[in-house]
Amino acid sequence: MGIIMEYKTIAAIATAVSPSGVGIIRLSGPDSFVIIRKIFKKRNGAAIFNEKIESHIVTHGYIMDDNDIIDEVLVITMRAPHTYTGEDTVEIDCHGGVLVMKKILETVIKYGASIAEPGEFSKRAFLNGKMDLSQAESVIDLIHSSNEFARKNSLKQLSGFVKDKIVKIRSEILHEVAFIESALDDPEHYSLDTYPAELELKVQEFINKINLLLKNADNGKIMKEGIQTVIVGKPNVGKSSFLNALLGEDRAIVTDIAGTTRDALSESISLDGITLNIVDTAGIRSTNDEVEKIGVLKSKEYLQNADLVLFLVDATSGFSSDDEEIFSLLNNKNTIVLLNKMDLSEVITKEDLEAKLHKPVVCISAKNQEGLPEFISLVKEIFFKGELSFNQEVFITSARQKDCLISCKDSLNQVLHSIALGMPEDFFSIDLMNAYTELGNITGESVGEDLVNEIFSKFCMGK
Ligand SMILES: Nc1nc2c(ncn2[C@@H]2O[C@H](COP(=O)(O)OP(=O)(O)OP(=O)(O)O)[C@@H](O)[C@H]2O)c(=O)[nH]1
Ligand SMILES: [Mg+2]
Repeated sequence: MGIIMEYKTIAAIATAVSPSGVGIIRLSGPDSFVIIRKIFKKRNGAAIFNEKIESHIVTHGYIMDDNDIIDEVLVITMRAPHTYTGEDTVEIDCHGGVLVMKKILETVIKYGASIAEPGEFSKRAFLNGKMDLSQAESVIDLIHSSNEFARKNSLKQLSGFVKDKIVKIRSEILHEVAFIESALDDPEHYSLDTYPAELELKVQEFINKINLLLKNADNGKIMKEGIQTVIVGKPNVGKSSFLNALLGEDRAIVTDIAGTTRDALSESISLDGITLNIVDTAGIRSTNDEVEKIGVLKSKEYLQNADLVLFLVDATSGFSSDDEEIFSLLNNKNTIVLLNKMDLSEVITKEDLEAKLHKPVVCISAKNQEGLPEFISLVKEIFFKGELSFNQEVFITSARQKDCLISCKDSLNQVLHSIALGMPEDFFSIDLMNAYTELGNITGESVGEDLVNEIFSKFCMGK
């Protein structure tokens, strides 16, 4: 892939640089053992690692700079290739003081290591063939995952789920290219008479597989980043009360004065592993109050960008003209209607509202925190079709990988187009090869150095 490995030995603090129980300094590269030999003494003062260093063992002792003791540590030595990076690796477990960690890092640098760039350990793992690019990207996702879905999904990707699917489609595409090339070279033994029709079916199947991955990519994004959710409704229906009920705390101001919420308020809530990035807005109504007017405008803006709209209706007042107006703004948005204040006597029922709006309705009492489980299961159903277990699904979460899939699909559609136009077979193989290359970009088989550097620079220090 045109990337020349520099075989220097790198080092970094792998844990957070803040006071904590334990800190880890990590070394990777051909001189890792040479360096640790120079700066480590066993507890009994005995010669250090004079013997051949065993792999995957922990040794207790001191990090020394000449005769200065820097810290009492545990050292883990791991021999290539059975390490994260595929290179000789040493991890120094020290006391988690900021100064201690920095001193140890300084010492390993002094004795020959270079400071690692962010993500350089993972980059080496990729370049040494320990993982493909989709797996490497899942390492970042795993570190940054903020909910259960994201964590499980990253782990699945890390185990090679995306890679395996992509590798399979790629080899099938390559098979077709090879067939076309052979047939063109050796027309006596291979006939291409019925081939375009056969290829059309196969390409359609490739496209179906890519479409499935793309569909899941949208779910993946939602899982990773959360569902953009907005609460709308006329003033006083209980929007802020509902936000508070979900949060389990009095975050938003609630009063019986219509027009209480002026400025939108955002919170992230994790419900059974799904993250809702939820915005409580000012009640929408026509008003002469200048401040409230701005709030209403903002509410409408949030509405435009939402993945999910929670439309609150007051069960005690029925469906008013204000409600009609708000409903007309919702268009085709994913909407859940919440019929609130069900603890009082209602003048409109769930059934009435469902028949009128053709949207799912959940009865709640924000005040008494009732109806929340029904609401949560409906959210799950809407976004994940009720499937909370991962089954065999794999969710692509990287925008980069999604772009590669889209380009691959474009090339495959181009093949279908050429077949429809009755073009010569070598046209098919050009676009098939493009599709093959695009998929290779997901796993990192055909990416350039710049891209590799960009991807790994998003990693944390020491990873
Ligand atoms: N009985 C009853 N009262 C509720 C319920 N939910 C909200 N309320 C009351 O309704 C009033 C308005 O509640 P808010 O949560 O401030 O309503 P809002 O929709 O945020 O209002 P604005 O910010 O003015 O648009 C308050 O007095 C709440 O206590 C409910 O489920 N039952
Ligand atoms: Mg409010």
